[in-house]
Amino acid sequence: MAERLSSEQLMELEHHHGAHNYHPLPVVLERGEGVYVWDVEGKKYFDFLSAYSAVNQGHCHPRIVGAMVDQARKLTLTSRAFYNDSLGVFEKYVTEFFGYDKVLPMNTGAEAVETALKLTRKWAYMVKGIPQYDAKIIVCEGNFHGRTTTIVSFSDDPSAYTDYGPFTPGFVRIPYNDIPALEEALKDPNVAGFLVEPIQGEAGVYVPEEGYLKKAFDACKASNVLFIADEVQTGIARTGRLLAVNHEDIKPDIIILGKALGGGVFPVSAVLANDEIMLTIKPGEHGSTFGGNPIAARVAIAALDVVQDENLIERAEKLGNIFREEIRKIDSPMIELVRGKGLLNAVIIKPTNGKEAWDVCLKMAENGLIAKPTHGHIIRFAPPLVITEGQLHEAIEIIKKSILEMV
Ligand code: IF1
Repeated sequence: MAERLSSEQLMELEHHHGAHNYHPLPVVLERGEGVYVWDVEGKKYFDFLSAYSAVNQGHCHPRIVGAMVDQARKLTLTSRAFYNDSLGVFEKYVTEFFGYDKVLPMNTGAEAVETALKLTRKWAYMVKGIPQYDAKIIVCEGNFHGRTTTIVSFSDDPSAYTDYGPFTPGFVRIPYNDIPALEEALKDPNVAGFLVEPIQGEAGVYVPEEGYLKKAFDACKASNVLFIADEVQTGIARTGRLLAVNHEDIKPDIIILGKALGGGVFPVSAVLANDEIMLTIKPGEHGSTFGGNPIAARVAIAALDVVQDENLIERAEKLGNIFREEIRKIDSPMIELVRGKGLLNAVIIKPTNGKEAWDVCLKMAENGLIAKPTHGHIIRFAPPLVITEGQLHEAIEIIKKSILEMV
């Protein structure tokens, strides 16, 4: 029997042999099931991060793991040099599920974002007629779309872009949730697209004002500019709708999916668009070794089946309202603001008596719930959408107890 290593030993292994590109909470996880995870000492936690909304269907969902294992025993990877018996089935299922002509399958969210950027530029030159290489794409301050050098080129977060230059040109950054700024930027005839998160996740679950997405969409359509929704984090039922854009009456030209499309077990991402945009990319002009592989195809079908069969959209909407209502009742000077939609929420922590968000997260971990601060003073709370109302109330008690123990 291999020697069992303790949390301390495992953290030391990572510190010694792994790059130091993260600063995790000192919790070493060994097992996950539904809303729960266990550390190597057997301590049980509510998972209130869900791998940043990649585990919407709950840890190790039997149907999704089953789909992965069954396919893995048959055929794992063909590359796109040949057809396989799963990709077309997935493509039909996902395009009908979301209502678009076509899908381009990739693996990570960043690859899907890059794919959307390349499609937008192709469309600019081949369809809109923007002079070659003058195409511009509008993005928002506070954005997070991944970590490739092109994506961080349009980030305004120094920790994301510092020392990664020279940067990819062709991006215009405007304030989020600001229609006049968008209208001003759209006056440039060389603008091809507007890339936006319907709710800014990493920025701290920044929910724009009601109607912002619709006004932005209409402004883009009036200027023949593509509206590109990055739903990698907000999509797949997380905010109480299938897509966060469904909170308003719009149909983006391009939808970017990732994370929970793979049901928390396999990297699956995808870009959805209609033919006028999608067919600008011809054979051999874009792709990826694992993009659209048979396991990803079968896993994604199971992941979306679970969203439907377990009513995760309605559950996220209902339980999210309960969550925000209950957390707002906590009588503590540390709670400055609670905001979010569905089960994507954040609490803005007011540092008090030298205690801040990180300390709250350490205390919650001690009490059996894991979450992590984003941008210092904001704690994101995003449990798997399979959480029951009873479990939610138990978790809220832990959050309340932890915060009240802080001061
Ligand atoms: C990490 C943040 C969240 C995303 C949106 C694209 C991507 C992401 C809206 C890229 C990824 C992840 C990355 C992950 C932590 C997490 C994250 F803290 F980094 F910013 F969720 F807010 N669009 N977000 O949120 O998808 O390539 O990662 O599959 O880098 O540690 P990816």
